[in-house]
Amino acid sequence: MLKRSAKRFLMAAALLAAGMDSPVWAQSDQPAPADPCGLKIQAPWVRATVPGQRGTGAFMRLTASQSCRLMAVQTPIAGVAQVHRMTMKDGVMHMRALESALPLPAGQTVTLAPGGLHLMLMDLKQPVAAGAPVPITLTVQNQQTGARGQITLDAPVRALDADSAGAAPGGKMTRGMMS
Ligand SMILES: [Cu+2]
Repeated sequence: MLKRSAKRFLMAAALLAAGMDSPVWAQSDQPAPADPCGLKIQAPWVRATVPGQRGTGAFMRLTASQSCRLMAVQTPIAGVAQVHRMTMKDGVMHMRALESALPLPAGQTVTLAPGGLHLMLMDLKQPVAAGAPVPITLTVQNQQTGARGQITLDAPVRALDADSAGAAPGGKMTRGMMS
């Protein structure tokens, strides 16, 4: 008798576990919402490259209507895409990848611009030239719901010196700093 009820208990536990699993499976079958952040993307652009250049920057303004984070960046033209921050140290501009996801506070515009925060596209698979827009996919996560989504945008390419008005002094990204 004891043996049988123990067996029954295990079966019940297994059924319960299966029952708990099924909503997870059902969820994963549904496509993720494209944009759980109400993200507004303004004035995106990518800096054109010169021959031999292996990396470049992408810039835009991001305004999420809900509290979100930018989790990842992808583009088919680059092997690696990261969010970078530029800082001035001893009169020299340095840049490095953010150590955690970029916060997109609700209703606040986060500016990715030359000389500051930017998207760094590295291991370029092809030259970046004016004419063909660059598709960029942003993976964002809603901080309240945990929902993730991906938004793909087409960023026009602009010439190397197109940003001179907005760049900080000495803020040009050089090949040496990117490698
Ligand atoms: Cu960079």
